[in-house]
Amino acid sequence: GTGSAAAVPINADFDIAYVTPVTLGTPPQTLQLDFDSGSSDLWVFSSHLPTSQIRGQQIYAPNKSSTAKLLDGHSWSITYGDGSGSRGNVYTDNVTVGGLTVGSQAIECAQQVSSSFTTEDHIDGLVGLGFSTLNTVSPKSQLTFFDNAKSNLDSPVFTADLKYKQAGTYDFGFIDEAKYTGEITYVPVNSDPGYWTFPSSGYAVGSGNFTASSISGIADTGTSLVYLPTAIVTAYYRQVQGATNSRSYGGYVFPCASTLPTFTFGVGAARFTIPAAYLNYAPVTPGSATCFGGLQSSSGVGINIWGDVALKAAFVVFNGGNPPTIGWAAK
Ligand code: 0ZP
Repeated sequence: GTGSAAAVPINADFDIAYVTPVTLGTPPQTLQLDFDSGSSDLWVFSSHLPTSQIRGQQIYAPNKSSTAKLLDGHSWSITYGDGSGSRGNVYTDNVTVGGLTVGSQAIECAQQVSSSFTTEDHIDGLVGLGFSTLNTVSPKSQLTFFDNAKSNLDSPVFTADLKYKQAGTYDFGFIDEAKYTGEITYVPVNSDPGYWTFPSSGYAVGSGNFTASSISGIADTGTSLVYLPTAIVTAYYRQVQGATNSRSYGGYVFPCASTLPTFTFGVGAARFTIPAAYLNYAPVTPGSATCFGGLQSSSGVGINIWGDVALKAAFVVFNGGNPPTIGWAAK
């Protein structure tokens, strides 16, 4: 089988995250979930949360699903790179994404979420699409939706076609040739850390020369921005009038009216260019004349991350075959 579902930016002004409709249980309960290739837990706002922690999110109520089963004695707890987190208990139930159903998926029901989740009313939970080794359910770790679906997929892949300030798509089990141009360039993935880690072959700032250098990083649909080594980031902001690394804003900022260069990165012999508009991420506060950059230093993060700012400049194939690979194509 296959599945295909929309990935919609939660905020029309800037693409901080994308959500996809997912149906859970019988009869179906529909939630808007953030598909995250940087983690491996499928967790949801649930009827087990105190009402004080819910502010407009849709919830999954296992007691209203005839197919829900408690995974007795199991619990989960996750903390993300940005410090947000959640925890709770576990059920199994049917999960459907864009017409693709998994019969006995572990659905981690939140009993507690951090305040950043409570105040983000457009995200009802996450679907982890990293490698299942990262799953936090204990005592028995659970498989991701993708791993559970894999044996029934026409091809063991999912693809991300994220778009700038508009809806894109996540496809499962097939590669839609209408969504890209030219060839797809595949490179090896190191799944040991549990992420989709791959080597980039180098970079260029604006129309400058391409610097060949292998940069290991992860393709992370759940991270808004791109985080790269300091030397690359400083080379980029040297070309931006008035850019400073701001302690108070936690990264590079510049006057919103400044002209930004594009940023090109390599995957094998292929080159992908992030348009200047994607790199002028957003005003630091609504209406501010100071803008936050879409490219930031990875020194505080500890890992290079190709987040949505890079992913939406391409069509990306997450190939879960053996061995896994990642493919990038222009669009
Ligand atoms: C984000 O990208 C945020 C947005 C965000 C965070 C910090 C600074 C930002 C500056 C400008 C713009 C965005 C920024 C994602 C986000 C989007 C929308 C609403 C949110 C509400 C609350 C909290 C976050 C929201 N976060 C990145 C992240 O943690 C990582 C980051 N690292 C930021 C440094 N700075 N992403 C995780 C998924 C998020 C979690 C999805 C929060 C939305 C909700 C993971 O993809 C990250 C991954 C590890 C990372 C090192 C690759 C991870 O934490 N995996 C968990 C595993 C546990 C390892 C076993």
